[in-house]
Amino acid sequence: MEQKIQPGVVNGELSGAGLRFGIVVSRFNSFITERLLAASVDALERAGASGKDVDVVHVPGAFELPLAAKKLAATGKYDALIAIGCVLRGETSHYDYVCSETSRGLQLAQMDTGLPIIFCVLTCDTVEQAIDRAGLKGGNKGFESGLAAIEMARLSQKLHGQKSPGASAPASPSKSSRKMRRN
Ligand code: INI
Repeated sequence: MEQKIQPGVVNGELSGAGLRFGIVVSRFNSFITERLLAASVDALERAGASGKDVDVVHVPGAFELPLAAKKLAATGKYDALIAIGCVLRGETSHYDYVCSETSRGLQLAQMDTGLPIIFCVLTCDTVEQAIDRAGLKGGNKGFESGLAAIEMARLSQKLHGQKSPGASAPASPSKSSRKMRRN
């Protein structure tokens, strides 16, 4: 049977031309994070973004990513941010605190500011796992983060100002309900 009502489909195009990006990258485990960064910038540029529209900010470790990202978001200069880090499990529970606070902080920052913040933080048990994800067997998560940033920036442009489902103006109260409230 022919479908009469088509559901709306909204996608973010992978076109980076004219968009501005901020990348926050941690120096900790820089052997990995610099490879993620290079691939991220490569993805942005190959999808049409200009290098001059990409700012890179370095922080000491992954734990510092959320604050730096939130401050960058507050400048209002960017269409999306990318947070890059690499946390490697050690012998203590330090890893768990850094991972959970970094992911929580970045999610809070994007929800508070409304600016897309792409999570490009590797959380690995071994350095081999990290290398695999920074340009070896597992591809490069930095490249994926660049594409995700473009998609979310474009999607945000489209969704901006769109009504949420069912958010039509509330009907004015009927005479009977007005009466009920007075009583
Ligand atoms: N920071 C990382 O980015 N990756 C790690 O693997 C890591 N480890 O394992 O300790 C790490 N720690 C530092 C942390 O992010 C802060 O920079 C530090 O605690 C100062 O606040």
